[in-house]
Amino acid sequence: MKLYYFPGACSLAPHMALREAGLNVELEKVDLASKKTETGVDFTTINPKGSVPCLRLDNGEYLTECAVLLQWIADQKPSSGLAPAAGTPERYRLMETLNFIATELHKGFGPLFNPALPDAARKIALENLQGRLGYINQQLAGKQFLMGSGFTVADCYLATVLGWAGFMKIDLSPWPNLGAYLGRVMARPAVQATMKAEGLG
Ligand SMILES: N[C@@H](CCC(=O)N[C@@H](CS)C(=O)NCC(=O)O)C(=O)O
Repeated sequence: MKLYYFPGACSLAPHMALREAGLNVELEKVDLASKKTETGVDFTTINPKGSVPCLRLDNGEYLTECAVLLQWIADQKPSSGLAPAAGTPERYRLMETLNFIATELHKGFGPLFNPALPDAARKIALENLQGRLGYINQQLAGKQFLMGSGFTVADCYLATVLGWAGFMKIDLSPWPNLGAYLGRVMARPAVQATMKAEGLG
C-alpha cells in the first residue's frame, strides 16, 4: 500500500487511520502546485483529480476521497474499532458524520487557504465555518470522541481539519470542547507518530 500525501493536508487523516490500525504503508509526498510526486512522477497520471489523499492498494488499484479511504482502512482492521461494521445503524451515523466533515468543514476551510479570496468573500466563508464549528462543539459535549467513547476514523478527519484553524489563525476558544478534544486526539501515540512521519511533530 502506498499513500500519496502532502504534509498536514487532508491526507493526514487516512495517514493517522493507517497508523491507528497498525497497517504498513509506504508514503509518497506530492507537490500539489507542480503535481509531481517526490519520485518525479506526474501525479495526475495516478489521480486525474490532482488531489491528495490517494491510496494505492496492494492489488494495484487507486482509491481516492478522504471519507472513503478512512472507511476502507477501518474495514481492513475491524478489531481496531475505527468504524462500526458496514450495514449497521452505527455505520450510517459514522458515514453521516464523515460526510459532514468532508462537505461542511473540510470544504468550508478550503476558500480560506486561497490568498486571492476577496475580504468580503473571506468574511462570509469564515462566518459559515464558524457556524459549523459551533455545531461540532455541541456534538462533542460530554464525549471523549466524536462518535462517543471510542476513537474512530471520524476523529482522524475532524482533528486534521481542526488543526488547520491554528494555521489560519482562527481562534477556537469560543468553542471550548474543540480545543480539549483536539488535545486528546493529538496526544495519541499513533497520531504523534503520524505527525512526526510528515515532519510536523
Ligand atoms: N474530494 C477530495 C478533496 C481532497 C482535497 O481537497 N485535497 C486537497 C488537500 S486538503 C488537495 O489535494 N488540493 C490540491 C488540489 O486539489 O489541486 C477528498 O475528499 O478527498
